[in-house]
Amino acid sequence: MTTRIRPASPVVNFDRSPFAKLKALDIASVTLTDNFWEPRIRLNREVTIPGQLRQCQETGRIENFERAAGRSSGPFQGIFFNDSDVYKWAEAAAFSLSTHPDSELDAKLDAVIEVIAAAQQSDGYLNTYFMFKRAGERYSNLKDMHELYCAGHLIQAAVAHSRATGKRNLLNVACRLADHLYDVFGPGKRSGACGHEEAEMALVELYRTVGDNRYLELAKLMVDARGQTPPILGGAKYHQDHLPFVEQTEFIGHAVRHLYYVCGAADVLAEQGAPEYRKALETLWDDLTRRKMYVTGGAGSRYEGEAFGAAYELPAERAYTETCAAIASVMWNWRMLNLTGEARFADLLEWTLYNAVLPGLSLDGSHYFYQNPLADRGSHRRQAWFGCACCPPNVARMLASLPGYFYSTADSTIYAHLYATHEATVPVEDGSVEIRQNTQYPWDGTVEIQAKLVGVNCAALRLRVPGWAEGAGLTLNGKARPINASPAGSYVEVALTGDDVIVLELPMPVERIAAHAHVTSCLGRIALTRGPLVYCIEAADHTDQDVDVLDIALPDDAEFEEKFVSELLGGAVMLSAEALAISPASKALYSRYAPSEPLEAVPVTLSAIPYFLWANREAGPMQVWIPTLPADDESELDASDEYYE
Ligand code: FUB
Ligand code: ZN
Repeated sequence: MTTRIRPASPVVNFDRSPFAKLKALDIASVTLTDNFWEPRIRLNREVTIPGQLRQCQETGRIENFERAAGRSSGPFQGIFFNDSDVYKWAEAAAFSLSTHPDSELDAKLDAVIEVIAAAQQSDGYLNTYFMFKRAGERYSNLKDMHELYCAGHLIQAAVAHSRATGKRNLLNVACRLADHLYDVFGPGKRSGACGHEEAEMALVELYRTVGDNRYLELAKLMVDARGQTPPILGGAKYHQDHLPFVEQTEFIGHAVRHLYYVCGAADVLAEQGAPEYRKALETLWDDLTRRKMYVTGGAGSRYEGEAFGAAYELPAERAYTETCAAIASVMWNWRMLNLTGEARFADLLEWTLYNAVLPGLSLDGSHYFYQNPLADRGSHRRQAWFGCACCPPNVARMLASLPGYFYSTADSTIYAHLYATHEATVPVEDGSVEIRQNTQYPWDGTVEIQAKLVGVNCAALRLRVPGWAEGAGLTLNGKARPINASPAGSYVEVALTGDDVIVLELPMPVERIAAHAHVTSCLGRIALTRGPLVYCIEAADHTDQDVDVLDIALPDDAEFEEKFVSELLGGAVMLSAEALAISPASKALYSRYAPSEPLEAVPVTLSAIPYFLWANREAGPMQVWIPTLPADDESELDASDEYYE
């Protein structure tokens, strides 16, 4: 028997965070009934989460715990941080239970928790790699060996599990482990942090869950442990150990590490209000969004070290852009959003979710991308699993917790961040607001919202107008409601009076996006976007034309047809335009530059699909960044369809 605690289940609990402007809504308060997210979350529940448990069983990840518990002999299996995959799976399963109670999954999760608990050592230590002959190596290599990273994932799983089920069986393990960490790394003890950040945000959330101040204290010590003289983690930029956090101005080194680091710092800021943390976080956000982020929101361009590149080093085809880094960015922006109430963080969260997290999972729910290139020649395919399987369970936990990202509140003001057909009950003061959204978002920008006050006389609803939605409009109870001149990138407030119907119109024209001139792989190219989605062109949509999609160029004056195609990859808006397939006359790898030499040009119909849907059909080239053709020059095409520069 396990004891039960509070039923609240936000993704991150800012309820009592003194420096957070907003509080996050419980995951279970939003019931999605839409055609976009609901089927994906169902697939996650029915296929992805069960499949990942099987993978964890078949690859020895669960057996490592059996072994540590003395129930199985044989060697440790897999990579030294494989425990973290089991914990992330457990977190995903727990989030799923918070929206969809399921006795079978609950029992499976309890069985996994039982063996995790059995593997915990009498002093609270828990890591299945550092057992038996390696027991003496505990904490001997904080820089590389991920013990605290694994601990962080265990703690996050425990928090999610306790919130979802009210049970304490995993939370007790997490608290014993955190107590042990406090004994080893707490004030006046060894200065320590993990070479891979993660424990910081986990410890803050544990503090929020059980109210033990020591966990917050330890998290802050860990955030501040980097950049010391002498360094405790080797001092390398790879580990973000080159400077103290408050002096960091640039995303650098391993991308997931740095993005988890800012999550931890944002969590400490929400509790303690350190202004120097806020400044560093703002500066880093500017660095990411102005210099280091892909058009998809993906981050971390280098294969070498899975790292951030230099400013503007964002190669399309060799984009590393790890799925975990995108998830970490969503997690960070969620924290920044609730800290500040500023729409720019919700904008980036949503953009990254659709365009950098979602591509990580196949439409069948059981294949994953680790790297997410923005151009490919047909070889990059999703895999059923990886030896280093950080990304799959990360996608699962993100999808399972997604309903929790729709709303936040501040007193009697409700912030609506995301749009999809759903019903929600949002508590405000002593009552609540019953909200129904009805929309075809992200395919269409009309969002109808019914809001009914229950037990309160007034409340305000702030609707996010995404930065891309220039010219947005709003009606309240059938009457046009003037909204500020340029609402895009802000929240528009509506005072609720009782039983209101609001219609938000978010224009979604097709946009051509250009990159900064120093992003060399994007020179002379544009990316297509529509609403919150980045598009790409893929061979599978051009098989009836004798064309390599890498040759397709888009005239500047081409007009788009936008059509929802229900048979396309589960239903999607496809963009079509008349374009040209252009290839240089010379087929040599290198030849003398000849600006006036004719280029072969063949008219083609370009068909673009949302980038997150690519690689779900037969393999073939794909690209996001499409070469452009000046409109005027196009008229110079001669009768033989040749295009002259
Ligand atoms: O090291 C743990 C995880 O595995 C990282 O976050 C990923 O980048 C991969 O290296
Ligand atoms: Zn990963």
